[in-house]
Amino acid sequence: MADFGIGAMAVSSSRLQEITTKLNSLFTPLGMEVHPFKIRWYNEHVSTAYQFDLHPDTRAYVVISTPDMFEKALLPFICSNDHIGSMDVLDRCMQFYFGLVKKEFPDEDVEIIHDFEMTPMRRAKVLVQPACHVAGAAYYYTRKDLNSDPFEDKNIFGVCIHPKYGGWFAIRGIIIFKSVLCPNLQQTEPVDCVPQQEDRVKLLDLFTNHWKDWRYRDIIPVKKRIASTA
Ligand code: B12
Repeated sequence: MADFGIGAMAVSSSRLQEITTKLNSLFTPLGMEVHPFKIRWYNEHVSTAYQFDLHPDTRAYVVISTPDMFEKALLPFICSNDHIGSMDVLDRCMQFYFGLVKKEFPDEDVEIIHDFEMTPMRRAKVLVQPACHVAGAAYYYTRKDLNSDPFEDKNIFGVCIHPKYGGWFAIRGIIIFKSVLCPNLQQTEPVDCVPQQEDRVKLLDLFTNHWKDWRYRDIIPVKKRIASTA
């Protein structure tokens, strides 16, 4: 094992596999997916304000919820808790389940950052879409993916599309193992499931201008949808 002098260590591949296996056993039964990435991959894509001041090889995971999450995690959570308080019940549900990670890894320096967490400057603490892209979980389509941009000076929001669930999923946050380095982790490219230029234009238009009718979610044929989403 190599010590990098800031408390973070390169750990064996079996230890990394053990961490992934434990996270999968926690999240898969809840209708969620975890995908590992290195902090460097994320930092390379976001502006300085969003970067993490961590060793570039630090191990992190992006967590996404699939349509099954509502039945497997949210409903049981609602049935087993009282929900007095101002926070969104889904956010509280996610806080609860992500909190189990800290219990599962009592000896690790684990940082959990939810999609809804903001800095005092009202900026997202983490941009989950680039995290999702660099982890190979779902391709993040932006106007940079267009050969010819028809939107001129309009503000166009980017969107991740999952190869199985299209837009019927959400990116719930990231988990950083601050003391665990993974120099040998190989990057997985996300599946480019919207390869046609005209479909990409349609996708960005639907997500930016018509997101309320949810058509952007069906930009590709999907394996499963949900009756309600957030
Ligand atoms: C703030 C916010 C909004 C704002 C502004 C949106 C925006 N993109 O700026 C508003 C309120 C408008 C909004 C609306 C919606 N949002 Co919103 N929003 C967010 C939030 C909290 C932060 C996004 C942000 O601040 N981006 C800042 C900009 C600057 O980032 P950026 O454009 O990606 O660019 C940076 C980097 O990504 C990088 N970059 C640029 N291009 C590329 C390309 C690649 C490949 C990579 C790797 C990096 C990269 O460079 C930039 C500089 O750092 C995220 C959750 C999160 N924590 O990330 C959800 C999120 C983006 N929203 C989401 C959704 C679904 C919505 C809505 C449909 C409403 C809803 N919740 O149902 C609408 C749709 C948009 C619309 N038409 O209004 C989802 C998108 C899911 C997906 N499949 O991609 C997210 C991820 C929440 C989630 N939990 O899943 N949202």
